Amino acid sequence: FLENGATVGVTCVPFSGGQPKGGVDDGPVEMVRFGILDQIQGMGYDVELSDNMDKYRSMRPASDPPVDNLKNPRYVDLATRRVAEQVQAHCSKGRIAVTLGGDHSIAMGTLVGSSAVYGDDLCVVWIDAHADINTPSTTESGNLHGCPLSFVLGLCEPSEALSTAGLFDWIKPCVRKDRLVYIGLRDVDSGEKEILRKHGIKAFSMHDVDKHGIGKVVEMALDHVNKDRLLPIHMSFDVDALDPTVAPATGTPVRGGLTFREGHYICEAVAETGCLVALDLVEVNPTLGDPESLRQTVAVGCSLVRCSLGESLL
Ligand code: NNH
Ligand code: MN
Ligand code: MN
Ligand code: MN
Repeated sequence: FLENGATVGVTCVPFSGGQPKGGVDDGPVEMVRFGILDQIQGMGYDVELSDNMDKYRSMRPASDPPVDNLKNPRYVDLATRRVAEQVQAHCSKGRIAVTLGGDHSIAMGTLVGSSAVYGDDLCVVWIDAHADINTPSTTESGNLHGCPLSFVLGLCEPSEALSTAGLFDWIKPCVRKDRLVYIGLRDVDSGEKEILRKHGIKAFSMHDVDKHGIGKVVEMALDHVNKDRLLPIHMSFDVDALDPTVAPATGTPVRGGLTFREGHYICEAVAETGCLVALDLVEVNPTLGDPESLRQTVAVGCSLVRCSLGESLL
């Protein structure tokens, strides 16, 4: 998939409706200001940018009371549906779809979009401190950035309230449970642990990274979803997977995360497969912390994107 003359389709999603902290909607503009588009171009790719990206902010409905404890459900529904269209448009033209968030709820959209093109073959590599697999009934926070995977895997029990409101009915199960793998987990809710166990979903926690080393963990993770390294990969990278000393400007930092090199190693190893078709880089919140934390987090986000596109391969 990665080859000379390839095109990267970038979608910026200035969206914060999946969680309560403002500022994560400024993530994409800060990464663009840091030069991510020129950097991708400088690597030899053509870059196509999705249009009307400012629209995400103006999509917020005037009234959006919780449904089933889920916060901002209409706003998240509208925004993620648009993300799905934009990512699908890139993938269907053979572009590598790079989506810059925004909070992680936008992955409902990116995964619907990429799976619409790649179908059952799609492998999902989810890099995060959190499992983001709460259902509308297990979520304690009601924040939809903690729920995207339950929607695309089809794990949500049919909810009368959601279907009456006509919300998320466009999301059909589109990712196979045996083609999802996690790396970096260390803050998983008890309801989520139950879901992972029940469905036999493969997860490599920070404990596994300590025990086996990152090289072995990435190899095992890719073996699980993509034994022959022939299937398309969608990597969804939440910067809070990194240790807060490496990526401090994020909404829900958790101690004991991936080092700078471990994070980059994952991206390099995925790039090396040549199978990357879609990448999400989410949860950069430039308003949290001092200017140096901001600069550091934006810089590491851009660097992970470049590495995923093959920057450090010789
Ligand atoms: N599991 C928690 C929740 O559902 C936290 C999710 N927060 C994240 N996810 N940042 O990546 O609310
Ligand atoms: Mn996440
Ligand atoms: Mn997270
Ligand atoms: Mn609807």
